[in-house]
Formats: sequence, structure tokens, C-alpha cells
Amino acid sequence: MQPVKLIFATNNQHKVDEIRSVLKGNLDIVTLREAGIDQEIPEPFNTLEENARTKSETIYKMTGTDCFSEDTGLETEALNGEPGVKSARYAGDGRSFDANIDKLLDKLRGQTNRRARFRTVISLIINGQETLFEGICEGRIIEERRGNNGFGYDPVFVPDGADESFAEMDMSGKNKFSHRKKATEKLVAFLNSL
Ligand code: ITT
Repeated sequence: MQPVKLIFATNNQHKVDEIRSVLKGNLDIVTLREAGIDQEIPEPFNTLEENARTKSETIYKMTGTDCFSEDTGLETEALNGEPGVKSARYAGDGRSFDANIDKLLDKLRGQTNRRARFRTVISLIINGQETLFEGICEGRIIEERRGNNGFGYDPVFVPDGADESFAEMDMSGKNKFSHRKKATEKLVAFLNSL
């Protein structure tokens, strides 16, 4: 069987590495860079779903090739879901992981409710038809950074059932809990059912 070819509409290499680590067999992921597309896709909306859809629709219209994108947010209970859909630019347009974590830790200082979750929404377009998949990882925000692996908010997020932060785990460790892995597995199951 020919591998299914899909463009992954992202400019985030960490996401590509994580999703490739979950995919096995008949799925050939081509990144935007590998497809020769050098474009920042706007994410203007207030929901992960709409932003994911915009990214995949933009690339589908541009290439005519089946594709998917994902939008992920970190949602904290004490801050009414912040940073949520604004996770990448929480501390400003510089998109600095460090500044974003500093802002989050500042806003949660003194808070006893540290509950948080990562939520990933994947938007898949096959033959012009969109399907959404969601993956959630529940956990908590710790008071100080721990670990150097991963990206984004990984140093301050400890998933339920673990003692280590995501940034203290290797990729297979993160995959035991990961929002992105859960959403990707749903995508794979859907493709296998076609
Ligand atoms: P795209 O090109 O795919 O849009 P992006 O980095 O802009 O890449 P998002 O809009 O989904 O991606 O931004 C989500 C931000 O949330 C991202 O920049 C990280 O700061 C953070 N994030 C996403 N997934 C994460 C994960 O698994 N662990 C830690 N932080 C994560």
C-alpha cells in the first residue's frame, strides 16, 4: 500500500518531531518547509478550532493537497483558561517561551489552584472535507521550571500521574501523557477507517 501523503501545516519543528514519533507505517508527513512553503499563517481567532481550521484551509487552498494542522493551548483553571488560545503570544509578539513562562508563573504566584491542561485540536482536510480531533492532558503548573527537554510551557507542566515535568521527560515519556499524542492517535484511527 502507498503511504498516505499529508502536508502538516505548521512552522513548529517540535510539533513535527512529536507527531512523527507517534506515527507509524502508512503516513508520510511533509512539513511546510519540506513542501517549499515559507509562510506564517495567521491565527486571528478566539478558539483553537477556528485557528486550526484556518491553518489547514489556507494550505489546502494553496496546494490542493490533503493536509492537517493543529492548534494547542495551555488552559489554567485559576486564570479562567488563560493563556489558552493565546499561548504562543502570551507575553507578546516575540513568542518567547521564556517570557511566556515568566508571565504565567507571575500570574499564578500565591495561587493554590494550579490545575491546568493542554488541549490540542487537529484539523484534517481530505478531499476538501474537514474533520477535527481533540486531545487533552490534565495536570498542574509547578512553581519553578524543571528540566530542559521539549518546548513551550513543558518546564512548568506536570501531567497527572507523573512526578516529572514534561521537560524532564524524553519524548517517549511525554508521549505516555501527551495531548498531542492523543489527538494524533484519533487522526490515525480515522485515516485507517477510510
Ligand atoms: P504552528 O506553526 O503550528 O501554528 P505554533 O508554535 O504557533 O506553531 P500554536 O499556535 O499551537 O503553535 O502555539 C501554541 C503555543 O503553546 C506554543 O508556541 C507553545 O508555547 C505552547 N505549546 C504547544 N504545545 C505545547 C506542548 O506540547 N508543550 C508545551 N508547550 C506547548
